[in-house]
Amino acid sequence: MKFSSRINSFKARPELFFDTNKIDTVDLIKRMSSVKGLTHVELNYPEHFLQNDIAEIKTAIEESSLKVGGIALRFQKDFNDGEFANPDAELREKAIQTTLDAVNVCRELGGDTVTLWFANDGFDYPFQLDYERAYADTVDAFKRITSENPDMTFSFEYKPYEPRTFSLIGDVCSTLMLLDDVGQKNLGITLDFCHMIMKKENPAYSLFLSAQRNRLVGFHLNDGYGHFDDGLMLGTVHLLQTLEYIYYAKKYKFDGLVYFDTFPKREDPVRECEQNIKMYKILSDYIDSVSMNEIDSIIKSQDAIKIQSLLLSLITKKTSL
Ligand SMILES: [Mn+2]
Repeated sequence: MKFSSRINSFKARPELFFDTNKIDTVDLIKRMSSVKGLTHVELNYPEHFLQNDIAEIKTAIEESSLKVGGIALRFQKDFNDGEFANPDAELREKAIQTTLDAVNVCRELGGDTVTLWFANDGFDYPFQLDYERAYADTVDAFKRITSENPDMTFSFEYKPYEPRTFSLIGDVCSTLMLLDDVGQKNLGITLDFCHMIMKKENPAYSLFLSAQRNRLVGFHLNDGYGHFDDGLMLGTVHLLQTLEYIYYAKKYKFDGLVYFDTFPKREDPVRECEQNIKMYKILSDYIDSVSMNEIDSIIKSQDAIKIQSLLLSLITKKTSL
């Protein structure tokens, strides 16, 4: 299994690890590499390259036990009105150029995936966005970056809202529609558990839809109550849905990066991350102990009582139903 986590989480509770308040990306990588079971790091571009240059970051990663999974774009404040769907052609071009720069950084660090989440491509008011223009510009931008970089995998992470009231592409089906319209094999989907819960999607069903179209690239796992992107620890709110999600990940033989997109603030982020890895492994092992076939027969029975027995057996640590 490949496990990664959010670098910025490791800024939490600095007094538990650091002697100084001046913490840069290299320091955060050092702290991350102390997490038992963590295998990969993903960096935000340009955010994590502002205090340290690529050479320093490369050295820090080589000296750690971690490998680079990929780079995630974080567009800066110029992009208030949108990234790939910005109405200003110059800013749209700047967003594309920033993405192309991120591709080069990703390649240099040995990563293979560039993940895009657009904070500002969306709208807050009726009549605020020309949907037709915004969608067409987004398709064109993706066609360009994917066709110019066939060796790189790109992944679109959808989120229904926040910070915009509506995202332009905010659910699993409009993401799959976008991917179809772009028409490139090297563009896939990153499923964020909390984002799916916010959209009232059932995460395992969104996983199925993405796998069905052969577009599954990455997982962002976490939990939340559904109003905001809470970034809570895996399985703490939606345990049975998390179990179902991991079952389908196994069924479709997902071998990408499992990235814990959680936001520890009061917790020790090292222990919090270890707990997420533990939760994933325990749920995954539990599925194996019951067996994929047995769970498949429960699904086929469509019997809610049998499904509840599955949950009961998990919480009572029995593996026979
Ligand atoms: Mn995420």
